[in-house]
Order: sequence, then structure tokens, then C-alpha cells
Amino acid sequence: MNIEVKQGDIANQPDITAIVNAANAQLKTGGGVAGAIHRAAGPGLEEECRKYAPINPGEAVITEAHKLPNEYVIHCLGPVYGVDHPEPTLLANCYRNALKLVEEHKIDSVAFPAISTGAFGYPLEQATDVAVSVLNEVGTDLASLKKLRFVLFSQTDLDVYQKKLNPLINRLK
Ligand code: AR6
Repeated sequence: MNIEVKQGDIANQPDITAIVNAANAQLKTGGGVAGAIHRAAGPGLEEECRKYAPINPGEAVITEAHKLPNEYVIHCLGPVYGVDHPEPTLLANCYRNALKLVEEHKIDSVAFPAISTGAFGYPLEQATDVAVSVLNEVGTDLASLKKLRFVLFSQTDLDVYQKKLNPLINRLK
């Protein structure tokens, strides 16, 4: 499996089969990632999401991607920092459950945003440690997945991810 980090917009990853949404419990459009994804997907996405809502922190559900240039959207509800406890477990569950769906649907490439680190207030460095620990736990057991990309909005966030992921990336080479 190839792990990479990229600066950009999660709603504009045309070479990726499934993109991950930093969703709200109602699986509706919102700000940040959820806003960008729903805007690009069109109203059909919210309509399809209705039957799965509400979801709990740590849960993930999969839908079609509608007008997005991908096949699937995996919607994860991250923990609100300081509110949903224990935050690291709930955030790790997001990554684990998303990767479980990736395997079930035999998805070959997936892109994640930094779940919970925007409106939900999770400090980026700590959230990155959680993402890296899940990859260390399940990384090499993923049969279908060939490419896993983290898409970060800012250069500063990208630098944090790059630094923390480098040991794993080098190990997988
Ligand atoms: N592409 C990639 N990353 C982005 C994008 C984008 N288009 N937009 C923001 N980010 P957030 P959360 C970064 O708030 O913290 C929504 O309103 C952003 O800088 O999207 O899980 C939902 O409706 C941050 O680092 O997700 C929920 O109510 C990270 O993505 C709530 O926010 C996540 O920021 C979810 O909050």
C-alpha cells in the first residue's frame, strides 16, 4: 500500500475511488469538508444520506458519490473535542470503520481529510497521532487498498502529517 499526503481540496480528488467526509451526525451539508463534498456532489447525496442518519461518533457509512468524480463517499462522524469522550478512541474508530468499509467494498484508493480538526476542535498533532496509530495497527492487513491519501487544507497541516507519517511510509517502501 502506498501512503501519501497532499495539500488540496478533498472534493477534488478525481483519481481516487472513495473520499472520506468529516460529517455531522445528520449526514447533512455543513461547513468545511462536509460543505465542500455536498456542494460538489449535488442534492442527491443528502437525499441518499437520509436513510442512514443519525450516526454516532466513531461510526462510518458509505454512499455513492453522485456528481463527485469518485465512486463512493465514506461519511465519518468524528468526536467533538472536549465533548465526546474518549476522543482518541472515537477518532480511531472513524479511521478503523472507514477502512473496514474500504475492504468490504474492495476499494483500491481512498482519501481522508483530517477528521475532527476543524469545527470539532481536535488539535491537529494529536489527531494525526491517532490516524497514524490506526495505520500502524491495520496498515499492512488491507488487501484491496493500494493507495491511501491524506488531503490537508493548509501547508502547516501538511507538514505535521508528513513528519508523523514518514516513518510508516519508509517502512512500507
Ligand atoms: N478539503 C480538505 N480539507 C478541508 C476542507 C476541504 N475542502 N475544508 C476544510 N478542511 P471540518 P470536523 C480541513 O470542520 O472538524 C462541518 O460543518 C479543515 O481545515 O470540515 O470533523 C460538519 O457539518 C480541518 O483541518 O470537520 C460537521 O458539523 C479538517 O479539514 C463539522 O464541521 C476538518 O474540518 C465536522 O467538523
